[in-house]
Amino acid sequence: MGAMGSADAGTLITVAPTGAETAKADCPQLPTTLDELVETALACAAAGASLIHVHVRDGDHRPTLDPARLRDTVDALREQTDLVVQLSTGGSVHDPLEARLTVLDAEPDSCSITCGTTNFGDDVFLNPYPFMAQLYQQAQEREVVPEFELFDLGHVAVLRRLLDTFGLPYGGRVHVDFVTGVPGGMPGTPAALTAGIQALPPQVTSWSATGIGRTHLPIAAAALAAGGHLRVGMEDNLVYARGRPVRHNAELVSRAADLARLMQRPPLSAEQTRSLLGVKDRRR
Ligand code: KMH
Ligand code: ZN
Repeated sequence: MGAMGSADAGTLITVAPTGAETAKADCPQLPTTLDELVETALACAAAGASLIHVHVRDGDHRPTLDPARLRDTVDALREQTDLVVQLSTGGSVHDPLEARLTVLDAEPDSCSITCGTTNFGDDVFLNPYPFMAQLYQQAQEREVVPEFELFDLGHVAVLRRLLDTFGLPYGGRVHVDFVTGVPGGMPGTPAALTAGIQALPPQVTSWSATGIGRTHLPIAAAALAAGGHLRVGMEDNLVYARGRPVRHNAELVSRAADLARLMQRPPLSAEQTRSLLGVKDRRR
């Protein structure tokens, strides 16, 4: 499986700094403006992140898929950082599928593609197969590298179906991210993560994992132990330690980088991540 499980390799650290679920009013330190996002990206890059998973907010700090905002965000991050820029195509649970299919117009380096509908707390995160198939083919045509998001074990079957039906992504690499601990998805436990890893198809060349909320540390440790990469950030977790809120995304990246170094798999540079994922160089 290519780069899978090579314990001597470094660690791709993804930061997911904002998400679509937390309100700015409840968490003023959440980066929601473009200036805050760029500042966050720079600090997280300095702390060891090499990829940023982006959800954009509007002038009222609410989630949006506004094409101009998406484009401005990609441009600003590309101009001011070296990070691989990944746009979320998941958006918020309230975004219509048609709007989610316009995200790639902003020409990101990478995009998320969630491999199935999942329960999401009281809501449903909708991903019908024809939508996923259309999005995947769009990513191939536009030479955008997908990150396949797996919220549940059954999503591995959809990943296999997409790869077997439409072939490899642009760049020839297959990177997946286990999103564990979502209420209604696979639990954030080492056992669930291990089951997911064991089910991956042979085309997969790298994988990362994140654990929502209090599962973030055990999942990070389990992922490193199993040769995987890490995703951290305030999209997934707002608590640094019991009774101690996250003050800045860079704190979470910094701790992930420390863990990775401790495991003798130090953070990958942005260039190493570009090559790991087969990203097209769109920088001028
Ligand atoms: N906000 C969630 C409903 C993605 O970015 O692609 C979906 C999500 C996944 O965050
Ligand atoms: Zn997301």
